[in-house]
Amino acid sequence: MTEQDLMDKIKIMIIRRFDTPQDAFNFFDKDNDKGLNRIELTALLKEAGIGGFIRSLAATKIIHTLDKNNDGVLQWEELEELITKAMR
Ligand SMILES: [Ca+2]
Ligand SMILES: [Ca+2]
Repeated sequence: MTEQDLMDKIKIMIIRRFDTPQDAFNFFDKDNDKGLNRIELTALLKEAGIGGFIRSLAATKIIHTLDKNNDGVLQWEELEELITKAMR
């Protein structure tokens, strides 16, 4: 699965289930700490139909790439650019 496939799946899931990407972010932020940890991000990828092994790799890679302040959690500000790009 390429990065583009991954982004397309996330995009389709967000469009189907949520009004805005921020709504999706808030939904998956189960502990309301204003960030998606690995478990919350994995749930998002699962909802987008991304299968087990790839899902785990993708979650690790996404956090590694986007977690600019290195707290292990993706704040909305860290995800925003990627999601906004995906939604175009
Ligand atoms: Ca959270
Ligand atoms: Ca972070």
